Amino acid sequence: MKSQEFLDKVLESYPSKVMKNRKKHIIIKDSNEKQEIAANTRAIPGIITNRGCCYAGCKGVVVGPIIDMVHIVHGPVGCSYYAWNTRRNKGKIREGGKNFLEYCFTTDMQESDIVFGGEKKLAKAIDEAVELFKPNAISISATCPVGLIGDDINQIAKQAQQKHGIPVLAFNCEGYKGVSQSAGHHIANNKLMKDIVGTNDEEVIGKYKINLLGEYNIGGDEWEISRILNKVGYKVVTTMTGNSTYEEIARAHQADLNLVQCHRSINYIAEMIEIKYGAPWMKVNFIGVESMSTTLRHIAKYFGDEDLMAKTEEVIAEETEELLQEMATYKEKCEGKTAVLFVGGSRAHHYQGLLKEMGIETIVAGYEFGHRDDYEGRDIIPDIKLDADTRNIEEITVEKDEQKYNLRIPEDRLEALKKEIPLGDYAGMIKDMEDGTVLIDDLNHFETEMIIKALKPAFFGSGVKDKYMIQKMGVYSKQMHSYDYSGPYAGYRGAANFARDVVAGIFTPAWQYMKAPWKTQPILNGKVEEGVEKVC
Ligand code: CFN
Repeated sequence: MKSQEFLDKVLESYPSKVMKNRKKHIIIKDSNEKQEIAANTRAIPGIITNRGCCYAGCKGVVVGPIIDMVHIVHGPVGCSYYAWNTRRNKGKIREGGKNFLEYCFTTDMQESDIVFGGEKKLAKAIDEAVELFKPNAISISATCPVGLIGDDINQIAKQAQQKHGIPVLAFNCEGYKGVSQSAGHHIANNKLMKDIVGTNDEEVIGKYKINLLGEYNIGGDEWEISRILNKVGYKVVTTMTGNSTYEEIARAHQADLNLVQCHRSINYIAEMIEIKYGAPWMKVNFIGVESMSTTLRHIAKYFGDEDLMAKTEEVIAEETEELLQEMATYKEKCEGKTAVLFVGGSRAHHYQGLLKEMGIETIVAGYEFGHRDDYEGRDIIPDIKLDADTRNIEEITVEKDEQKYNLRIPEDRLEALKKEIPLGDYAGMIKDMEDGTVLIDDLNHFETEMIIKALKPAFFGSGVKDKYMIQKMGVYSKQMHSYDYSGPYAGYRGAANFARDVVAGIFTPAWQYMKAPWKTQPILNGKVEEGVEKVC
């Protein structure tokens, strides 16, 4: 079915008001036009959206992966429990260090706390956490009721910090703020930047110092990426925030360059570090063989050292020699197949290249909570301080004035580099998709069903809530948030892992049992004896 036909059918099914709204969130790629798509707006009540909340974006996504902090959720137990260990942001303890990733800390607010206030309970929870775990720092994340009853978590944090002598950071990330988890990313970014980054000047030793921003070590991705970067000769100052520690993040300002993997969740920090400390940022993609190699070449070009460039080529050759043969075998099996990719933010974009390397074309893609710049590119980003998500939030004050905006490399070299590599630049998903393919923002369950029935993709890179309904319709679906407990999928070894898993998923004999056997053949053998009453 042609894209337009299928979309007309979807839109026709809606009441007119809903149709008018959803129409703005859907486009068919046409490279002859400059296309716009509505995004980062409120989901229609009643539509089954895949989105999460502000708390999920702040605690679950950005703050939670810091390994040596105790992350206390101030709220009812469910908010904490259902976010416990589900994202698979892995972490390894440093020598003599601490790692609390496997714990789940909450104040477990009860009805009486909602009525009489939960501040005392929170203060007590912090005391207990310090006594039992001696963490290097503590985070407090507010859930919806905390904002509604007005507990002053900032004051409690301040008092606890004085009492215990460790940083205690309060995040006002009540779930209802903004329209999705995206607001939580921004809130988390602001505080990490304001309270942690730049607070440790103990020198990081290394010639080429980089930060990995927007990499959360899901399924071990960061370990594979760092393995390769270390092999080339880079010093990773910190990852933000996968497998990171408080002190590593505190030294982030010392890096020469920030690599931005997930643009959506951490672009604010990338911008703020550039403005405040003068280290530029570069958009990278560690997913897929070609993207990984291109990224390595871009980083080497930024530093401009001949030896580094030679070493980069050496590592690429070494890593890809056998891998390309392996990928070719997967491609042989998958060539001509189609995919739908619908993930929260950048993954719906990042994985398209890897799928292409397997011979699979992405025919429909979209984000749960991406902003327009994630689709259309960076030139539409407004000043960071004007972001609608953070209207009520204390904003970091960094000005783009002469004194503070002190780039570490000469302006003319920077301008020359910008022409060759994506420094401070982000192309957006529309540009990378083929004409005639479809982009759908904030896809819902009804549209998912329609896509499957009309387009019958071989692979659906899905979200948390839709994975099994897709699979029940007979289409292989991989949950792209947790990788279905597999991974790593980033870097070179990750590409092979992903391809192997996808091929196994598409070709598993289980699909032949999708139709109940009694619908195609009799399951009872034998005859009904004469005189015996038929009961069914
Ligand atoms: S790891 Fe990232 S890559 S951080 Fe973000 S936008 Fe989520 S948790 Mo789920 S998988 Fe997803 Fe992205 Fe960035 Fe993950 S596509 S929805 S908030 N995301």
